[in-house]
Amino acid sequence: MERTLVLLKPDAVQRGLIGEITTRLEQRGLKLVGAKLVQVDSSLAENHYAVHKGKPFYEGLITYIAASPVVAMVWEGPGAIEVVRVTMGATDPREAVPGSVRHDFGLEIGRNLTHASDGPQTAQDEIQLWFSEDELVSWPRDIDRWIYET
Ligand code: IDP
Ligand code: MG
Repeated sequence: MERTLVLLKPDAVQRGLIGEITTRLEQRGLKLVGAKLVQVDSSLAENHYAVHKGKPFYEGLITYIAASPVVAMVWEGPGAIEVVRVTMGATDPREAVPGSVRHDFGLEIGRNLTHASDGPQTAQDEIQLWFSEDELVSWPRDIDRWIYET
């Protein structure tokens, strides 16, 4: 089953939106297989956002992600990577569609509340960066047969 990394960024945690955003992912039918609160240091921040190094917003992004604790989670489900990105909405909250997390709770691209892996390779790399193998739990959920067709 596909897995993806989700971060509830410092603004989401500071604003008390951990439950709200997590609820949306749970209600979507995704299964939580890893979760922890992390105070990001500069090495983790730079590793995570290495792909953006050199861009004009890079320094601000590193400061933002390390400013206050984040919640790091791994979610599992069919098509989880794309499903989560759609639930989160477009990178710029002003372009995100109503009903998405970034639309419903955000106004600025530099305060867009969440991170979600953008493809299979990224998901694999990011999960490995943020979680050790023994922090991930594969578990049978009693309602699985009412969410998954097979
Ligand atoms: P994503 O989070 O939707 O995948 P990316 O393009 O990967 O978007 O950018 C990573 C993060 O960098 C964004 O979530 C946002 O917080 C920040 N970011 C992207 N573009 C800008 C910008 O133009 N100004 C400020 N911050 C930006
Ligand atoms: Mg991205």
